[in-house]
Amino acid sequence: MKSKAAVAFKPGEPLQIVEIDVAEPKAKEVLVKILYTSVCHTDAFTLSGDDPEGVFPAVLGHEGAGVVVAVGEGVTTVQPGDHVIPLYTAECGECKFCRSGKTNLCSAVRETQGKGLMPDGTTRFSYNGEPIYHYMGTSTFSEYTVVPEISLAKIDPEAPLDKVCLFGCGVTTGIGAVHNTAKVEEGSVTAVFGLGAIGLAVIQGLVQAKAGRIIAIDLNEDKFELAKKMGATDFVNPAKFDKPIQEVIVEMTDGGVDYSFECIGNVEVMRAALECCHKGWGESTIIGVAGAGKEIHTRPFQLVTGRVWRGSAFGGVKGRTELPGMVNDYMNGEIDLDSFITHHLDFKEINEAFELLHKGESIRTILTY
Ligand code: NAD
Ligand code: AHE
Ligand code: ZN
Repeated sequence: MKSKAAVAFKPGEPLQIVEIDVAEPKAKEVLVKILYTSVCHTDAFTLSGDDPEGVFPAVLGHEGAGVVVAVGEGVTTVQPGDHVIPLYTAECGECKFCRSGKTNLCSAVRETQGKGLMPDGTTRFSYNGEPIYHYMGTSTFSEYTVVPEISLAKIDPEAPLDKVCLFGCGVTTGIGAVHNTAKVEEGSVTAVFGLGAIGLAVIQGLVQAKAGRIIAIDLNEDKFELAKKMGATDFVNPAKFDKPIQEVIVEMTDGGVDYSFECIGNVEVMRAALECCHKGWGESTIIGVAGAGKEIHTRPFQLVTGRVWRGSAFGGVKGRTELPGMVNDYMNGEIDLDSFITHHLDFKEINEAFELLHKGESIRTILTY
């Protein structure tokens, strides 16, 4: 079938809206009509050419929601008409990772996913007869996309897809990192570096966890208003200080924070986020994604003296089993999604959504097909 899509033909170039060909779903695959998608910084990161796994030409996009159109042979858990959120972290329930009970990092389709391919090693997308690669197992920048069955969370059909598409990445990641990765306790002193959708979702998770203090840090002070609305208690612009920001935070907190979160993807900030943690117990969670060749550094003494470095992917959330419940929490008013939505655009204006993100003017833009 034909599908409207925004194709990343080359790194560093704007996406091109073209009509691509989408093949039928094969065994254990599902054809989904995406109704809404938003743009996460990771899409911009991969488009920039910095992603070691970035392959081109590709259909990017991993924060979307839609309806099942057709299922391949052997699909048993979804059927046409079901409302779904595509998952870049699949959940097969059977692999070593899923059975461990220790991680959400399912391995079933991860290897081919990282090469832009479906599990059988081929693509379902093509343009002028040439293959187009998939992305993160989701490719929500095509109106019709094909994904593995295990990469779909089936959700309440009453849920508004133009809102809950945000559970495809940013909001789930931030909230999940607080509860599943850091396991923040009531009264904790915390710091959040970067106040995009991920950092704001971390703040929301910290409010749920009843953190005592939430220090919001960003170079762009326009971000402070929303961070305050979401529940941050202190606001710091590192550019306003002539000493390392970790020293500033340590002084503000009588020795450092209990938990910090890096939500930017900057390895220097990752260091600061670790080093602003309290001696003996402070824990820092890396969420931001850094480019090819980047490495983190600190003095090992920082860890010897009790600070802990962690990382979080998709907030440690197991998408198929846990995302439907998070959607219900939104429906019950327990999770705020609306505050993240700063812009609405037609899908054809997707490059403008990237620009708004780059300029720091948007948190999330909802694109309608
Ligand atoms: P965003 O661009 O909306 O937000 C980033 C924020 O960081 C901006 O407000 C920007 O002003 C601020 N910032 C940039 N440099 C800074 C600095 N040196 N000091 C302080 N603030 C600075 O991005 P986003 O969509 O919220 O994504 C944030 C990061 O999280 C990205 O790296 C993205 O790839 C990553 N991410 C990771 C996961 C995961 O599962 N681990 C999931 C989603 C996104
Ligand atoms: N492909 C990159 C890494 C990208 C990355 O870290 N992705 C995060 C999700 S970002 C969503 O916005 C993630 O979940 N990683 C775990 C995984 O299995 O991909 C690289 O460096 O190669
Ligand atoms: Zn993302």
